[in-house]
Amino acid sequence: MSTTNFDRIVEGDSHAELLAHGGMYHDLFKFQTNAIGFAPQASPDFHDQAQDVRAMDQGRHERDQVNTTSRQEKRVRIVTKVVRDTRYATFQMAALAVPRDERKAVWCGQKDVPLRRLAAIRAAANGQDDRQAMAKKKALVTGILGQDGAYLAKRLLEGGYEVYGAARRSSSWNSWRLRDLGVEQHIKFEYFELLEYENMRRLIDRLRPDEVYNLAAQSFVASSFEQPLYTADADAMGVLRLLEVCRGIDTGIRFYQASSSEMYGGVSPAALNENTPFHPRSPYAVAKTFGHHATVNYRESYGMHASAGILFNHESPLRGREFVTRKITSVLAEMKAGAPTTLQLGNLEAKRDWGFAGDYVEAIHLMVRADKADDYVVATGQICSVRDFVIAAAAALGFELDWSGSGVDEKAHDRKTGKLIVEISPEFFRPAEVHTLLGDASKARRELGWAPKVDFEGLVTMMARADYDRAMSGKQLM
Ligand code: NDP
Ligand code: GDR
Repeated sequence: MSTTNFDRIVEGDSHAELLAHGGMYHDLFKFQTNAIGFAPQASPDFHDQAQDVRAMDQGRHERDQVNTTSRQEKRVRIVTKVVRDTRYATFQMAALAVPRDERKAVWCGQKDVPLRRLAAIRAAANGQDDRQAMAKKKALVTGILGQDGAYLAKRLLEGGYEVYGAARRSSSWNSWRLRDLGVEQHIKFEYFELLEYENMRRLIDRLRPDEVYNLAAQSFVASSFEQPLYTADADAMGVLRLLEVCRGIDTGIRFYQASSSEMYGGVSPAALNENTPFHPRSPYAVAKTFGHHATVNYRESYGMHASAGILFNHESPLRGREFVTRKITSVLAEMKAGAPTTLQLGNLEAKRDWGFAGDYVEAIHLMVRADKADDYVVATGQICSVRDFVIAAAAALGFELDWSGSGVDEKAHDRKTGKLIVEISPEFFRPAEVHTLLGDASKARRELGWAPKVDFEGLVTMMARADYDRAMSGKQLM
């Protein structure tokens, strides 16, 4: 669709042409607004009127027993109104997309609105000023090599962002998730370490990002019992360092903190929301609770647009293999592909509200783009046990489990082959377990318009299939 066609509408045609093209104008208008995902403020009865024009074009008004003259008049009136609304809406869009001194020419139809500029309108519609809307937004994503980093990077790139990926230096570059999503080559990588204040300060001073997403963390709860000091330094002090750097450089930087449902501690079976008190039960959760409060504090003290997403467990084929869901699907897939192994697990009765990471990064982005910063629970509202997950994944891979024994002696064999599939290993129990976590995301639903798209069954099947395909391709599972 060329802008030249669309500009014909801006310029306006003779009534005769309007009569001939009423329907087309409406289609063009719809196309243009859909293409940029932005609904300009046409008059409320715009769509009804356009429908009327269509109906007339199709001769359906013949039955109205209106005489030809009044029908023609009505038609001209409606089409004129449609075009006036369209002109106004187009001008609104153009006004947001072009610099002030060029607007007159656009309004007079002497200048095209380049389509690439229209992408900036979405940002403008979210309340940014013209200068910001014109520029491509810069996002700095810490933890870019992790599961959420990959999905978020994809989403931001699709939204036209310049994405800076902050990753710590390692002897082996580990970007398989970004490769898997086909986005690695579009990311500008920067070395970043949560423990190094000066490293962060220099980086943010140089980049001057519009948005900072702090996803980096020592994220494995079990490891936090082994490395509590490191976990606190990275997951608690790391957040404070980053907030302090942003505050010092530009309090206008929008900040997102990856808070966690672990902060609740699983002491209540009720659905948890933003008002539920925290009761952290691991060094990881203690550190995350500090990071969460620090984020709220910087918002309240310095007026920063700092939001914290209290995300419940979210999984995907890109989840690390140490987490229980991916451990289950990857080991079962390897067994299905013939590997001589068994699935060793800890507490099968732990219950979680498991969602899909691809859905959850959408909530993260909505929080950062919202007019007002706040805290939001992100969850599905559906709870299942580790045992439920094992059964569902096994079924997806064609195993039928026969359970026997109890406690650490519990086992599951495949009914058809008699093969041992699951056994319990005390190694995977935790010093303090979080028994149950169910989220109530009604605030996110209400205020951000967010809702998960993938349910538990969809998630398990997606992960099991992805791991089976990987195992059958002979590649080593990451
Ligand atoms: P991952 O473990 O997949 O990713 C975390 C990333 O942080 C990794 O890329 C890791 O780098 C990086 N990182 C760790 N330590 C440091 C450090 N000292 N300096 C710089 N980078 C570091 O986690 P997820 O993607 O699953 O989660 C993203 C965030 O969301 C985390 O903060 C997590 O705690 C939080 N969260 C996650 C939930 C979930 O269910 N996934 C739920 C609630 C919160 P490297 O690749 O080198 O190890
Ligand atoms: P969690 O995720 O601790 O909830 O933290 P994980 O998948 O590690 O554990 C979930 C539950 O499963 C039980 N479990 C096992 N866990 C693992 N890893 N391995 C096992 O063999 C096993 N057997 C049973 C655990 O005891 C636990 O109850 C995740 C992380 O992504 C955090 O970063 C995030 O903040 C929270 O989710 C919300």
